[in-house]
Amino acid sequence: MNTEPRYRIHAVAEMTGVPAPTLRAWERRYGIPRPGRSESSYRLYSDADVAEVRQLLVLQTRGLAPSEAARLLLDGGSVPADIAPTPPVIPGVGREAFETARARVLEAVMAYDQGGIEREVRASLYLGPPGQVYAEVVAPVLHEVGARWERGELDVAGEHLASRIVSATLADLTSTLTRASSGPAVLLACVAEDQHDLPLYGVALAVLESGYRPVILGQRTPPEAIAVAVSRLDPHVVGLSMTVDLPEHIDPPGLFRHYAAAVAGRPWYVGGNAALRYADLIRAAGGETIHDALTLRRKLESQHRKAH
Ligand code: B12
Repeated sequence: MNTEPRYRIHAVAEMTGVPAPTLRAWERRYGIPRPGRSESSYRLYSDADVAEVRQLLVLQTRGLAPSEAARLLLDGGSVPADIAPTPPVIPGVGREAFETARARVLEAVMAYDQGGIEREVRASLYLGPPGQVYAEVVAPVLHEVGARWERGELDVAGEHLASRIVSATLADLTSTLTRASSGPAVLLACVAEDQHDLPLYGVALAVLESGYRPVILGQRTPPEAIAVAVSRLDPHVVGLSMTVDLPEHIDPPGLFRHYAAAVAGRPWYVGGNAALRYADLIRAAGGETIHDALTLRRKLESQHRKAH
């Protein structure tokens, strides 16, 4: 991340939505952000400072006080798991707010407006717990992007631009929240040659809300990679995602047997739109198909309760 000081305070206020007096107050009280000074002694912020302000905001949506969030960022450490569960829903946020957020992200997508897509996705994240915002805003937008692409209303460039920026924004959010979680690990990955890793972020946000810590391996993860990650990270549960059917050169029963061996006795779930088509094979290999992130969250929460 670029640490060269280059933005004046009003530009940072515009980029992050945090008013300039609040930025100055956070600096004074909590030591974050840490701007440099221009020759004429104006505050100058780097990209890294802007990222820190955004992280501070995200941690606050998780229920941390600004002082706790700042300490976490300054220490680079983690906070106790009991701070991590579901943050309060911002009072007064209703259906219309989600609808407006969806419309604004889509408008930016249709205009190929990179900055606009990122800004609107980030803005939507303050409407409630990230898992809920993902289900109410991000997932429907991605489905609509796919539908418009199918109808010829959006070309491949627009679809790729949208998925790349949404993916980068969610990766940033998820890694910030993951740093604040010290719960047991849940390993998440896409099956075999599947490149659709966007659903993993929705699942990761739901995992975080249940007090667990997601570890995302990402696209195209073969059983051998899962086996290594399982032995190194000792996850509580493994979640696999399948959006498209397996290519012909892969033998489905053999593949699921290999995943079963890779998880070494841990519970494993396969979700995503293609998973149901392989439900029998997954079950025969000892796994379970799962429809949505909320169901996984409920299962994890009930295991958490049993463990305590
Ligand atoms: C974005 C996208 C891409 C991006 C992916 C970028 C990325 N980093 O993820 C790129 C451009 C790479 C891509 C590539 C392809 N894509 Co595509 N893609 C999409 C698109 C537009 C959105 C997918 C998405 O993110 N949906 C949003 C997520 C959030 O929703 P979801 O999948 O329902 O996931 C939720 C649940 O299923 C569940 N879930 C999912 N996994 C798991 C796992 C667990 C453990 C749990 C608990 C829950 C869970 O929770 C999620 C969150 O709520 C869809 C259109 C659509 N209608 O979905 C097409 C779509 C999925 N793609 C499709 C196709 C055909 C392809 C390609 C083959 C195209 C090509 N010819 O190259 C390639 C395949 C490459 C490969 N081998 O994987 C088809 C699939 C058709 C089919 N029936 O198989 C679709 C439906 C488009 C279409 N209508 O034709 N794609």
